[in-house]
Amino acid sequence: MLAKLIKFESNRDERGALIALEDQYNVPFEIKRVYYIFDTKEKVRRGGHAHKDLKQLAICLKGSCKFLLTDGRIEENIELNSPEEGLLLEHCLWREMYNFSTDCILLLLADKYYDEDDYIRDYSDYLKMILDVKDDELSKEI
Ligand code: T46
Repeated sequence: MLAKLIKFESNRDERGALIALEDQYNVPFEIKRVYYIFDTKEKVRRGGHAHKDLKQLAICLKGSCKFLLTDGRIEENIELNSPEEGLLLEHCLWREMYNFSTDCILLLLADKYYDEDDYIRDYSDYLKMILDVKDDELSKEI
């Protein structure tokens, strides 16, 4: 798996459900930033980039959407459709979001403040960077 799915414990009773998110408990980093994506138009794809150094947790609070993830070698498509789970996106992972339902509200928790310089928006630059890093790691292991 390129990204871990974290299942949240839900406080359910006759009134409904409540989930609390806390860093170092069910969010494996200190939360510096929160943003959400909503009102996404039909057939739109978002993302289309990787981050040099950013961890994020994506939670689909309402509706559904899909993530295409790749590390340059493996590709995975994951649907998020429940507020009871979060997708942990580590740095250096290329992501695209698509198939948003019209009611989708996608919440993101991030471990850093917004920094445009952290984005790799060109896929060939991304491939060059990630494959160099992996080859370096492999040669150290041998
Ligand atoms: C990611 C995926 C999952 C801000 O001003 N502050 C912010 O914290 C963010 C995230 C964005 N912006 C501005 C920058 C752009 O002018 O909001 C605009 C839309 O951002 P962007 O086109 O980067 O949005 P997405 O949906 O393509 O990507 C976002 C995050 O940027 C990205 O980090 O991993 O969601």
